[in-house]
Amino acid sequence: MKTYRIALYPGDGIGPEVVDQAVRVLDAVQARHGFQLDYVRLPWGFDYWREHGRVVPEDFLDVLRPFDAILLGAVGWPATLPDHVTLAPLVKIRQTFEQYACIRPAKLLPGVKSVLVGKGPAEIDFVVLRENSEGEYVDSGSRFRQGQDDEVALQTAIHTRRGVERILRFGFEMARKRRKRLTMITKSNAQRFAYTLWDDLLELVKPDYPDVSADKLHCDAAAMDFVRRPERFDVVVASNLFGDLLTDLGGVIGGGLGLAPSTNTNPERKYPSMFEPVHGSAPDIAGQGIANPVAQVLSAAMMLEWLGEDAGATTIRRAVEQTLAAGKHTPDLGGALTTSQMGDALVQACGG
Ligand code: GGG
Repeated sequence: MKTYRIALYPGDGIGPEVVDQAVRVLDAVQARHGFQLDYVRLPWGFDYWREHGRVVPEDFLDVLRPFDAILLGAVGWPATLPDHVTLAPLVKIRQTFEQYACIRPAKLLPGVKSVLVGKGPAEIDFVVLRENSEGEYVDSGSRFRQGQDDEVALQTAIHTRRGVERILRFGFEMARKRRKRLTMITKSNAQRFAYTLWDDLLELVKPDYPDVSADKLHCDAAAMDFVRRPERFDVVVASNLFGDLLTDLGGVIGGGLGLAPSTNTNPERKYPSMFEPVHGSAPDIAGQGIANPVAQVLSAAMMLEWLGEDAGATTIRRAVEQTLAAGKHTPDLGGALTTSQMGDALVQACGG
């Protein structure tokens, strides 16, 4: 039987609650589809910080390296610890493990209402591909004269030809398997160095994919069109920051952040890839047992697909679709199911 080593990094807030349900669902499909997942649960995050003074151990990258995949919940407990401290290991994992392709589908499922009036599943089905390894999230900058009236802060974005070209090519390949339309998001009218590189590279790469129609939008116009006419989008390629921003919007359009999954993919498979919901740790509802586990469960399905367990992934996706279409919802979608009751429903729909 094929066995995979999975690192579970549940993190903070609702992270552990939704990861528990994803593990139950994964357990329901693994025996049925003839594979085995060996989990190691890593107790990292805010609680680890309280005990050790840091959110992850010093050698956390070495700990993660041998795994086949990482299933992450959520990070952040901002009331006590600044978010940039809890987020730092995540960004480091993405960059060190060259997880440059962050795949974030925005797909409205039957049985779920979008916040967009008059738009249904036929209109809302696109994927945002977020460049995940460089751009605005590189750890480069400084603060001078901190705390003084004349303080100066510098934050440097780095966009490389290699980094931009590879995410564009990844996007074109993805568009080829979908509706053959790619939209690149920049702000090259205002940021005339970094984003004109993106513009140049789109023109360079486009001729290699004559079967895909490609265009570009500035990020502000894209935000407007996500709301106004989401049906115009198929594959959207954006930088790290713009992709981060647009995928919260995409998640909400697709029914809510409780449903929005995500990958951090190393396409070359040199390092483990990481799978996480788009949402964060939601401290306001943590511990109440009402978080929606679907985004985490769909992230687990994306993990199975990445591992080559397509049948297992399909079983999970169908279970989610059936469960939502049957009106079984958590409170974020207007339902009354608790996190674990939603887990029960999904396990049952998986045949478990
Ligand atoms: N699901 C992971 C999580 O907690 N994300 C919170 C967040 O703000 N992430 C920022 C990012 O994805 O760069």
